[in-house]
Amino acid sequence: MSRTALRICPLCEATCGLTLTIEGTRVTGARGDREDVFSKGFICPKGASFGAVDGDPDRLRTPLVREDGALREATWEEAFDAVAAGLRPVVERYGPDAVGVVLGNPNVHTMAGALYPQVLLGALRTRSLFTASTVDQMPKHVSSGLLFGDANAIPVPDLDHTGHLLLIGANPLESNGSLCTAPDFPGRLKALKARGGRLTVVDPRRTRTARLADRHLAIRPGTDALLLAAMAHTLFAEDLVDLKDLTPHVQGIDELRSAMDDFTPEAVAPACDLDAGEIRTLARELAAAPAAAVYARIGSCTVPHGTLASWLVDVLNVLTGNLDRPGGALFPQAATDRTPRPAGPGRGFALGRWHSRVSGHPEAKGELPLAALAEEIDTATDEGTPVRALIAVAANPVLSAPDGDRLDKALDSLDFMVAVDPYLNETSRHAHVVLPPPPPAQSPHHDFAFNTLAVRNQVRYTRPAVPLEPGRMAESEILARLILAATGMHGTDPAAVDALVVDQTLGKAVQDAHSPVHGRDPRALAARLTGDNGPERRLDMMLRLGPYGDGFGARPDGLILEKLLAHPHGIDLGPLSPRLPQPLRTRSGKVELLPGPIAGDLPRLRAALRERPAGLVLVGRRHLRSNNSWMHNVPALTGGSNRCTVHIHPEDAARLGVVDGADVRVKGAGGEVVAPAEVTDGVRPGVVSLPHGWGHDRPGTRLRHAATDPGVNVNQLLDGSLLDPLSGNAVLNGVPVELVASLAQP
Ligand SMILES: Nc1nc2c(c(=O)[nH]1)N[C@H]1C(S)=C(S)[C@@H](COP(=O)(O)OP(=O)(O)OC[C@H]3O[C@@H](n4cnc5c(=O)[nH]c(N)nc54)[C@H](O)[C@@H]3O)O[C@H]1N2
Ligand SMILES: Nc1nc2c(c(=O)[nH]1)N[C@H]1C(S)=C(S)[C@@H](COP(=O)(O)OP(=O)(O)OC[C@H]3O[C@@H](n4cnc5c(=O)[nH]c(N)nc54)[C@H](O)[C@@H]3O)O[C@H]1N2
Ligand code: SF4
Ligand SMILES: [Mo]
Repeated sequence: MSRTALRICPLCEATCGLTLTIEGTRVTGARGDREDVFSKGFICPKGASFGAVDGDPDRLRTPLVREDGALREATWEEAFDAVAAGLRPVVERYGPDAVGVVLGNPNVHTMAGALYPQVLLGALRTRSLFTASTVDQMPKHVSSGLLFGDANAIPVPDLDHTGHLLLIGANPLESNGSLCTAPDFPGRLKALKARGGRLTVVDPRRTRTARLADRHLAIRPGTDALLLAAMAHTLFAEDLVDLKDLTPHVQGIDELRSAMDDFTPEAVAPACDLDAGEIRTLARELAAAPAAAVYARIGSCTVPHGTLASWLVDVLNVLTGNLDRPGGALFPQAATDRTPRPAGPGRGFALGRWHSRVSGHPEAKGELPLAALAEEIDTATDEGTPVRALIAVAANPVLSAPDGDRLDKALDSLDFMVAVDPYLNETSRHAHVVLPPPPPAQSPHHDFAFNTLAVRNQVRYTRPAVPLEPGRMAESEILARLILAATGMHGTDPAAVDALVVDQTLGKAVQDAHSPVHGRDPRALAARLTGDNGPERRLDMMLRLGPYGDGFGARPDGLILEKLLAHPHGIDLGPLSPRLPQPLRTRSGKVELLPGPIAGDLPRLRAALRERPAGLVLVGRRHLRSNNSWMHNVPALTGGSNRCTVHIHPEDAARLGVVDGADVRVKGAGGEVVAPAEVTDGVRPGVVSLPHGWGHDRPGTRLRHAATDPGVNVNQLLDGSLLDPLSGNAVLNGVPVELVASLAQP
């Protein structure tokens, strides 16, 4: 007998609602949930393969513990004993900074990843924090921090209402969108065109998204900041700046105007390899559109001027009056956000409060660059101690971060490492203890992060579709026990972690004059929380304290967990709507258009006006049926066009003697890789492309299908030294490489 259950898909940022078919405890099918308030039935090939992803036989079923050099299956008790025994001596002997914490991408796709790592960091007090953000969107956080005073205040394009979208360095037809949560992104782009809107795509590759566009500009990689600066210049020069309702909320416009002086379209055109007239047209169209949004992603972030490009995106939205305007780019309001405080000056955003030990990289948002993890482990300095122990949660930096070979060796040298990961893979194979979370069907789901980035305000929660198998432990409990083991409280009831968070949160809320529970008794409030377990009670608490919440009875119609459970397809909370000046937390209480650190970085951008790299540069790409480093083990999602090949333009191929299908050697600062060439005019001349997350041929892993077609690790071409200086974000795109067709032809 089969049954169905609802489950929000955790496999990308689109957060589609799925209807799973379940036989016994096995997921045998998945289709889009047509009644889902947000995704309305949309599903992609990854979501459709949910059952295969969930049921992958290579997923670990029990913890692993290293004994005499080899990993063996162990009980949970043995595993946490080993974690406490491994971590505590390092903390006690060398101090908390000797324990590194690495948080990978899937933490934003699990409830546990949203609820526990912050508690761990608060309790452990280590400054050695490295996350996927610094190989991804850290430039956007830094730019939002500086512009708006809040690193997490990220404007999202109003996809469903805009009349004009300038989309830069993103390929949502493969990625399904990022920092813009929109189930059926492709359909929403088609709807934009159908209502007469205009779509421009800036990408060195002619992607599926570019092919849908009205206009595609194949920019030279790494130069988007120049293009955007020239657009800002044009708006000023042609008197097209029109702040509309934003005028009272913005400061620094005159300073910005002079800062843009040098970036004329003629000055940037040769560096970007674009036409100056076309750049002017882009600016004029943006200004003329009734409502428009500029949106940029990976290709604009993971480059040497990532923070400047991210900043200029929002500068253009401001200069055209499109920030915080329907059809423009708005700040979402999630159900688990805190109840908005009244507008007014805030504390601002600080950068570089401390620096990395070896290279002196400034922290950003409390993090050090993931690209510097290897050196923080393998390099001694006069002051401070190297990282001696590591806690890795949902992270595979051996493939995801620069110079995996160096990191591989560094991880091997650690005194102790624990990995919370469902797979024994390139990174977790170094751990002394591996703690495997259950597959997604056995886990609850709520999108704490992505609802703050969604094109429509809505809230959904799904309980586990399948009960925990015997011997499994919920990821929330794994992380709670890990926190206790890491902080000297091994053996304490893990429920204490949630209870502590609830106590602290409510204790603060009752003292906050703007909180709906101001002045009430925190213990009485805690007693009202419902939910089957700690994570559910914490969700209930956040909903009740949130902008749509019941305020623990203060607003009786408001949101509580019970109400959410009564709406299994979610609750729609309406379209994005203007919120300024409330979200601003800058010291001035305004949008600070030209913050000091940005102004300080502009000379570097001026110098880039003269740069014309002669050789080939490398960019990445994503495939619809893949996801970073961990989905190559699912047969249904591999093969076909989802392959680790070097895309090269026919002109470059002819010049270098590269033949379609033959192996080519690609050399970069960090090493070299050999992969088959795919000759295609889908990349512009001067650019080659390799996807990331491949290279599954290291010994000691348990990824049997992935190992049959391992591909190569593109990040081996990087040596980790190229960073965007303000954010510490790794440069992964526009990287200089050499290409040699040195191997035998097929
Ligand atoms: N060259 C190049 N490199 C890149 C990129 C690029 O575009 N080009 N993109 C970068 C970006 S944007 C990102 S976000 C990073 C991603 O890189 P990572 O942060 O390493 O993330 P993933 O590869 O998605 O997965 C990491 C680990 O999470 C595990 N995992 C999967 N599901 C779960 C779960 O439910 N719980 C737990 N605990 N673990 C789970 C997987 O087994 C895997 O080992 O890669 C970056 N690297
Ligand atoms: N199928 C699939 N979906 C995913 C993922 C996945 O691995 N596979 N990963 C998820 C993650 S972690 C993230 S962060 C998102 C990322 O989501 P997107 O940002 O949409 O990611 P990409 O598809 O890599 O698109 C980046 C584009 O930037 C282009 N590009 C490279 N360099 C430059 C440049 O200098 N300038 C410009 N203008 N363009 C450039 C590349 O050619 C590429 O087409 O996707 C998420 N969704
Ligand atoms: S688009 Fe993303 S969230 Fe939706 S089904 Fe596909 S992988 Fe899942
Ligand atoms: Mo990412």
